[in-house]
Amino acid sequence: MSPIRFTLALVRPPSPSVVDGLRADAGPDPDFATFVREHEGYVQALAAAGVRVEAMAALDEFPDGVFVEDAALCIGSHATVLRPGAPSRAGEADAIAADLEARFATVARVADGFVDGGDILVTGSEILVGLSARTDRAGAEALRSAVEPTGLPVRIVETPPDVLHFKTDCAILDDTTIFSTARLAASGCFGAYEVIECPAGEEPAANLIRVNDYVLMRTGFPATEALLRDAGYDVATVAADEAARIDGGLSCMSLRCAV
Ligand code: CIR
Repeated sequence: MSPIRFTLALVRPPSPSVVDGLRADAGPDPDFATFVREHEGYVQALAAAGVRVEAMAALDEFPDGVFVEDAALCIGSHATVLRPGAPSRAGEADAIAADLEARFATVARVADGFVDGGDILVTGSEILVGLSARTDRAGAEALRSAVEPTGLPVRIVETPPDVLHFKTDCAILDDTTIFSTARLAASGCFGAYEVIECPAGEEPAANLIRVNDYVLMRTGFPATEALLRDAGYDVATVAADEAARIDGGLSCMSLRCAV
């Protein structure tokens, strides 16, 4: 199963309540109209990368609902409903279950603990789960059972302190190559993978996504863009400044699927 080839992306448009989204600092609210515009640009970039984009219903009762990646994990024809670790986001799991059941051959549920999709990196050979303030060991162990049908082993690792999610700091570039911040790579969790390090000072660019032949990354990080282009990747840039105000990046705004 390729971790970079997809046919479908599920998204959830932001609802007006997105201005109340969780954030680690006391920064300003995102601007709703700009968020909507940037989300549309994100959807266009996904479509240009060759996936069919399907929009699920916006959820006004969940300000962070636009970050669909945290509620589910999709691998091949198997989907898993996760257990988001922030209390205000727990209900996003039930909200996505029917959308998954309509599209996937099998849908499992994480039965214990907490695990956010932002803490899960699927590579060509395994599923890395980073323990974080949102993902605990019980959740990671429960995920191990839930993803058994995929045949991919789960390996539990650590997310650096004060980093929201494991994938805040890394992304898959191809089956065996990972893009990572220096602080995460220094933990040694990537073992035999080839690692391309995110340029210092551009850490927010680390949450990029590889979708088919393209690497989608946030606009405004010229050293990262040049590094990836020089390494031979086709890069498309996407504005996501409003999502970033509430600690979101590119990976969290879609569920990339191969069904
Ligand atoms: C949260 O704190 O849950 C949201 N404001 C941001 C979630 C970002 N999700 C992700 O990186 N996977």
